[in-house]
Amino acid sequence: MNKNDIDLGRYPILYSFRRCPYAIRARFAIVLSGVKVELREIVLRDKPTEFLQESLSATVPCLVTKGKVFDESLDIMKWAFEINDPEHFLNMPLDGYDLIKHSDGPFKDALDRVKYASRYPSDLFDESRQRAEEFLKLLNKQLCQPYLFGPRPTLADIAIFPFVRQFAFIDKAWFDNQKWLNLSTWLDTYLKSPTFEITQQKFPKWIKGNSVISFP
Ligand SMILES: N[C@@H](CCC(=O)N[C@@H](CS)C(=O)NCC(=O)O)C(=O)O
Repeated sequence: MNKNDIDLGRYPILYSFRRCPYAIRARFAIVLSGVKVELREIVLRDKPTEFLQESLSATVPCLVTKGKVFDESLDIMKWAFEINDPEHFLNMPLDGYDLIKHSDGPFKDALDRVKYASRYPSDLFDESRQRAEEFLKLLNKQLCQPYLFGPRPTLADIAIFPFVRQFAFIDKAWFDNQKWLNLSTWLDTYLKSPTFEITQQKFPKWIKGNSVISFP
């Protein structure tokens, strides 16, 4: 049986949340891989029992396959590309994993401190924005190729862009004013792509018993 011919209702289940950058990168990889899943859009302040029974971390995205539960977005991306990777996203230098780690770690931390500034000590705001800027400058420099690791995109590009998007939209005028040309062009390419449009489709909140929503 072809992977795309799985009966409706028997797809792997993806618990997702439209605006979450981790869920965005998981859905983006799923679309590019051509794999189909059952999408269950959840509301984070009202997590369904079925989701909590599967996700140890109680975070989205969470993918439930027949044999395994994937609780990390990066693992979901790899899962999709290990099934089908026509554009060779997994063909990435090992440095790519370090870059993703930096983005998920120190950059995301700085991003949260800027985005949710009122939750953190105010005297750290400038330092956090500066830490985020340093990472973005590094990306901007690397993106002359014009992707992060050369002339074609790899896993790192699609694992990182949703977080750059999140940072950019905290204050888009400020971001655009930085004149990070390579970074802005790269981000725009993703945001205007048909894949992103599919990734950002709106779905109603999942309720047990409703008809299955297949994605993409
Ligand atoms: N390690 C997870 C982190 C995902 C994560 O933190 N997701 C956020 C939403 S953007 C979440 O579900 N938070 C739980 C909550 O807000 O209750 C991954 O990479 O998939």
